[in-house]
Amino acid sequence: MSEVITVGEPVVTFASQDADKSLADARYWRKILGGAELNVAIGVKRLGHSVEYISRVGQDPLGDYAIKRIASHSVGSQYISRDPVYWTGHQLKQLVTKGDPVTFNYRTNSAASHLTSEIMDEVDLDGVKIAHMSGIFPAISDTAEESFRSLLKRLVEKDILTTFDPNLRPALWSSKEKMISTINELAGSANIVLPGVEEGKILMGSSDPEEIADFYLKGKRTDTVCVKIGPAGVYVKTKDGNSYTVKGFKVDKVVDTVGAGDGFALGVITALLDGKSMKAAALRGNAVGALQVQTPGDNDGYPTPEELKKFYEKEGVSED
Ligand code: KDG
Repeated sequence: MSEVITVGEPVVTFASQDADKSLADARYWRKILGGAELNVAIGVKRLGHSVEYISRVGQDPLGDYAIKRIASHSVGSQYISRDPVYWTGHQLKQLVTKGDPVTFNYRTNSAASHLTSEIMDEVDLDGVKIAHMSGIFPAISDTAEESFRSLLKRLVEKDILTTFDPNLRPALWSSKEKMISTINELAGSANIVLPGVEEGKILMGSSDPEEIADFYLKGKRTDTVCVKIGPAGVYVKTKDGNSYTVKGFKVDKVVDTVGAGDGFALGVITALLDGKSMKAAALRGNAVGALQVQTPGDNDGYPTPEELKKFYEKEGVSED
């Protein structure tokens, strides 16, 4: 089995090519493939680690496209099934010259939202070193939430190191209350929780990184919390009370912020697989996030090992 495993919905994204136009007014679109957990999988593979992505797409042209793109990234797809009835999830994404782009999802009743839990019992977890879970998949349907929980239960039973990114997507949840209670509960089954500071505000009512970290450190399995504080970097706190901030990198021109948080997650995951310390992992997370915001796609800024090395050299930093 692969070193890393994740489950999610691939999102075929129609990225507007008309800067600062609303989604209604945009006329030209570029088709790309995103989806938070898939972004992580693509970046993990690019940094040289094997990864398996569990999902479901439709028997439609967008499903064919997703399958082809996933194969082109050499991400493992043995647990990607095709749904004969429901379409592949997709979205529209705005092109903005400042701030975060607006997105609109066509994911209700998508193929991935019909991924049932039986498949989770079949997933071979032997040899898996890290599982990456995010708050998006349980948001898309009750069926997906049930599948997510089945996999998480097995990960806990097998004591597989699990990272969890809340990845708040209020538009995908049935209610804000359900989003908050489910995400906060699920986070407790992960060893490493990766909230953003703005997410902390919504999820537990504080934008103080230390308070957010302390809140998630109460989780039964959680021993490390990395609170992403935007361009300032990340605040890390561990169960033994150790805490530090790893500064972010200065970026001259932010092209698109989408995929930066996933970049942070995959930086942490790959660094830990490479036997690095948590501090080095946070540095790599910041580096991958900084590279990603300089490109227009959802995952095309993620580096190869050589590109990461060059970036560190240019910045005059090192993981050691
Ligand atoms: O984290 C980036 C993702 O949000 C993007 O690639 C697609 O909106 C998306 C999603 O919900 O996965």
